[in-house]
Order: sequence, then C-alpha cells, then structure tokens
Amino acid sequence: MNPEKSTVRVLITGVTGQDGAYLAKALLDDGYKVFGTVRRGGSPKTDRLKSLGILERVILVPLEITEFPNVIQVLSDIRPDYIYNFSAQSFVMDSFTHPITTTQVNYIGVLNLLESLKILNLDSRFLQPSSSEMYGSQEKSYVSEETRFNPFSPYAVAKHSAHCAVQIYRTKYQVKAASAILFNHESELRGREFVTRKITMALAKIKLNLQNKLFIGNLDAKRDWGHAKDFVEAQWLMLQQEKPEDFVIATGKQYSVRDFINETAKNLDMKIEWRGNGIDEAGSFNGKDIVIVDKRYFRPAEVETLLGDATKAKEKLNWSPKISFEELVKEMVEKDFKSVNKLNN
Ligand code: G4F
Repeated sequence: MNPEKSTVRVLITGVTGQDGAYLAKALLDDGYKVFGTVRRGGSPKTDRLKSLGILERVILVPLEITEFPNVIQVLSDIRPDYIYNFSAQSFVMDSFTHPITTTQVNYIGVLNLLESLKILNLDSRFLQPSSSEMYGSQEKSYVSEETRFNPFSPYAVAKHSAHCAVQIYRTKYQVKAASAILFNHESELRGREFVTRKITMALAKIKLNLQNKLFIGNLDAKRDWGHAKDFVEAQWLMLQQEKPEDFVIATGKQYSVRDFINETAKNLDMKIEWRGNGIDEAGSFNGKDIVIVDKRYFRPAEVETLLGDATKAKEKLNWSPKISFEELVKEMVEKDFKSVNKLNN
C-alpha cells in the first residue's frame, strides 16, 4: 500500500449503489481511505459491497443527506479530501410519482453538501453526477457540454438544478466542484428496476422456464449505454484535474431497448421474432410470445433518444470507455443466468 494514499480521505455518499461500490473497490485496492455513507435508520443494503469483498474495508457513516445539520456535521468530522456524491433517487420513472422526495434528495441534498463545504471552508474536491436526462428532447443527435439542457421529468429538473448549483458554488464561492454529465451506465450490479437489468434477469429466467413473459415499455427508446466501471474511472480522473470542470461521460454509441433485448437473447441462444408496432408489438421465441409491450412502463414524458459526445473527456482526461456494449450485455447475462440457475438448483 502506498503510505501517502492511506492518508487521503475519500467520502462516497451512496456507497451501497452501483457506482459507489465500484469506486470504493477501486480506491481501496489502490490504498485510499474510504468513508461511505448509508441512509440512517434500518439496515443498509450492503449486498454490492459484500459481492465485491469490501464491506469490512469501507468505513460506513450514517447520513441523511436532506438534513443540513447532519450533512455539515459529517463533513466537519471527516474533512474529506474528495467527495463523490452518489446518493440519489436515480430512477427517472419514480420521479413522476415522487417528485418532492426526488427534489429533496437530488437537489436539496446537493445544496446541503455545497453549503457545508462553503461554510466549513473545506478544500475538498467535490464530484456531482449530473445526468444526460437533463438534455431532454433535442434537435441534434449528439449532445455535448455545449448543448442547452431541456429537462423534462422531475428527476431531470432536480438534477439540472443541482448542476447549476455546482457551477454557482464553483465560480462564486471557489468550491472545487465538478459535474460529470453521465449517460446511462450499467453492470451486473445494476438495480433491477432499470431496463437493462430487468431484461437480462427476465430473459435468463424465461430461458430456465422460471418466468413466462417480459413486460416492457417503449422498445424504441435509444440510449448510450456504457459500463459503470469505465464511468467511475472517468469520475475519478475528473477530480485529478488541476481545475474542476464539467465533462460529458458517454460512449458515443446508441442502441434501442429492442436492440438490448436482441443482444441479451443472442447470449442465451434465443432468437426473438418481432411482429406488430408500437403498443401492439410483441416478441416471440419458439412460437410463444415472451416480450409484451405494456402501457404501465411508459412514462408521462419520455426522452426518446440520448447520445453523448465525450470528445472533451477524451482530450483532457485521456478517457475513453474500454468495455463495449456487447461485452457489457454478455457480463450481465452471464451473471444473471448463473445466479438464477444456482437458486433454482
Ligand atoms: O433503464 P432506465 O430506467 O434508465 P433512464 O431512465 O434512461 O435513466 C438512467 O440513466 C440516466 C442517465 O441518462 C440516469 F440519470 C438515471 O439515474 C438512470 O440511471 O430506462 C431506459 C429507457 C427509457 O427510455 C425507458 O422509458 O428504457 C425505457 N424503458 C422501456 N421499457 C424502460 C422499460 N425502462 C424501465 N426502467 N423499465 C421498462 O420496462
């Protein structure tokens, strides 16, 4: 272990989520001291930390990010060198039914952290994960740091407010804060409410005759899907820069939800036959309808297409994604097939 690194204190809020767990693992393996916040009350969901073998190595700290006194106390106690704010209500669909909670966590929580940094006059470097969802519908296909945002869900509005707050605190109060405008990023640790994991899990179960159908929303929605490990690396590199700046983190490649289903099926030696259109579309395998389009999974406002231009990250951070779409899907399918098969035996 590098003795210098062991004195560097990194605080990861939301350490039990996908990105929190991957970042904690990478930093612990590199010798850093990692503090991770978990929501106060109840028992924290530590399965991801356990699966990466780091549960005992992260210093867990209870934190309610929406409570300013709690936030300022935790920052004052830990005095971190780096803060990664991964605590969020990250499910866009849920923001339509819980707009207030989404705003409290995704915006007020960020203000609490920024205000604390300002009041305590801490020199910490701060990373805020902004979201490509902030772009909403656009005329252009590729979007970059220069593209105007057009947020169109309570989730996107809250993320956009936090994004603006980061710029204000950086320029007006010299807080060393940067926003990563993250496009979708997935992995075997992805939550099951997100479409990619929902698909890999469902098709693995269908293949093993443990489930009959996958009910799905908009098959035509297109996303720029990368691997969470690559995206976590980019966020680490961002805070190694001399001057904090915002960066788009994306793969620059786009696939539809239908493409994701086809790629998943390919990995399971299944060929889906598609028929119909829109809400009437269905996918069958061996003569049985297994993919059914279902209105329940359509959003009141849908962002149809997202595709990022990460040229700035490539040029300034020397970052580009290492894991391809095909490798990502393969990893997720293999993991889900194995775990479902194991439970079944
Ligand atoms: O997997 P999703 O739920 O991710 P979404 O909404 O794009 O948000 C993710 O990426 C954002 C960055 O762009 C993050 F800020 C955010 O926190 C999160 O990580 O849905 C992806 C697409 C959407 O267009 C959705 O309408 O898939 C479509 N979809 C179609 N059927 C579905 C379903 N999404 C879900 N979750 N479930 C479905 O059955």
